[in-house]
Amino acid sequence: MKIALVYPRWDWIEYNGLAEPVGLLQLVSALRSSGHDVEYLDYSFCRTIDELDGRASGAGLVGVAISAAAKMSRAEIVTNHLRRVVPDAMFLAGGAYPSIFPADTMERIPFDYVLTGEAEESIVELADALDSGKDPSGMMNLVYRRSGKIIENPRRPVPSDLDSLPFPARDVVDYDSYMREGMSEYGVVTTRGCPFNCIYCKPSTDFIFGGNIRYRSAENVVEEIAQLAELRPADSLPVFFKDDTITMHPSGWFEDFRDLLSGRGIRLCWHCNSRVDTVTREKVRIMGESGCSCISFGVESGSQKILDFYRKGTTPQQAEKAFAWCHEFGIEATANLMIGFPMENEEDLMATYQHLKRLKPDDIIVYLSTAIPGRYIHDWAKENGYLANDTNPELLDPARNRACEVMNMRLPFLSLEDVISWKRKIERYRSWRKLTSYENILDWTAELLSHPGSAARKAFRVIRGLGGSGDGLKGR
Ligand code: B12
Ligand code: SF4
Repeated sequence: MKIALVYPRWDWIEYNGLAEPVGLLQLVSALRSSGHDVEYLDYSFCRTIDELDGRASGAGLVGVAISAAAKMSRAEIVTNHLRRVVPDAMFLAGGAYPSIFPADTMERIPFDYVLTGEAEESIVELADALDSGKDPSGMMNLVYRRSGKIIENPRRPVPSDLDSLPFPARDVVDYDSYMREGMSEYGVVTTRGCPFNCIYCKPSTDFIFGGNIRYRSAENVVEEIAQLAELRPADSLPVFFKDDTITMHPSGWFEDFRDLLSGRGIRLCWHCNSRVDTVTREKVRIMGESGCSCISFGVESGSQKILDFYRKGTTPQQAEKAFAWCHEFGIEATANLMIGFPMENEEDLMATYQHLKRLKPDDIIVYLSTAIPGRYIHDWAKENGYLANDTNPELLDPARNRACEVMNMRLPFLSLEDVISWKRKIERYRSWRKLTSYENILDWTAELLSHPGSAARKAFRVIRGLGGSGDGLKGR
């Protein structure tokens, strides 16, 4: 049976940057290696919605990936379109959103099935069943309709051995278009799950990965990177580790990783997200030796009171140490902040601003606190009367809210204008730091000599940033 796997990012602005869907690509590999004929349909670069119709035709099963509520509208348009192209196919949804809200997914878009959680095993089981005409309704992780009712089957345990999972099928990705449109790094995932409990994030990811963390071995990750390096050769391969907290790996893992990469002659330039309480001086040093050029830390706030409300489990002092180690070993350290939590007041925001001056981040990204369904913060905001807008799906994308300076929560101690004004003040500080950093001045002078036009454009962007929000010299 022919299976079409669909990434429905059609006509959509990705405020946080473009990225290939690594999980969906692992499903392409899983189906291929069990002998199925798979067609991968990525709508990211289609000018018209019918561009991929020819490749969809003949499919018996169409699987659509949906990551977030903000993306449901795209999934709906693409799924309804494909229903007309392949009217006899069965339609399946999976990914983060259907794993958290399977019934809502099926009510909003008429899918025949949802598969919840990690799906390398279950999608093959479903395809095999449909292929051989068997009724799949007994399958674990399956959500289906029976007599108009939505039935959710129990979930299977998540796979314990991540090394046994197939690598993402990167050969089907139109990387040239991704790079042309602004993607700068290849995505790799070395762990699944996160053991922490931040209220603006959990429990959503537990519905996909369970509440614990599982690790791939350094050997397995390097093997995947070696294949990527063969497909996309580069002097120094740019990689973004999409793990929730890659620094949960012990220092020894990074040592092995560094040595295995150098043994195979692979040079990486990588960046990752992390928590300030999961790094040590030693770990940061070894990460740098393996090609880590930047760590984005979830600093969130300089106020311990707000960190406690967020159930972050970190302290401003831990952040100071983590940033100092990065500065010591020449790794760029980005501070991700989240301001505009309902319990926040002027004093907390001032504490955050002062904290930044001690951290001296190489970059700062200021998000506005967002209550996304499926996360503790959403229930909390609803129960306490702080949810201002629960109907506009566009307000569920924190990256968009940051860019458009809008929020979906009501604030008792601050106005939206106050929060925006602090956001811009912090962004001016960011621009000023970039403008005055020694490395940036050197880079910019070299560029002024070789490419005066682009150096002038960068200077303009930074100067504009000093007057409000904007990009800096090295903004990513
Ligand atoms: C990288 C990332 C991004 C990247 C790019 C997405 C991409 N193409 O990779 C960017 C930065 C653009 C992004 C944007 C957003 N993201 Co994001 N993102 C992630 C992140 C960190 C990693 C994704 C990943 O690769 N995971 C690893 C792979 C192995 O898992 P997976 O993709 O879920 O795939 C498995 C299963 O879900 C399933 N599956 C996947 N697809 C399909 C399809 C079918 C048919 C089936 C059956 C199964 C299936 O099988 C896969 C293999 O087991 C996750 C958090 C996380 N740890 O997953 C958040 C996450 C997915 N993002 C989230 C959100 C909310 C957003 C944003 C709204 C804003 C934001 N950043 O907060 C926007 C939304 C726009 C959008 N793209 O949908 C939430 C979604 C949860 C939710 N619905 O509440 C997550 C879970 C983060 C969180 N902690 O809550 N994101
Ligand atoms: S925000 Fe990060 S550390 Fe906190 S629960 Fe989510 S993934 Fe884990």
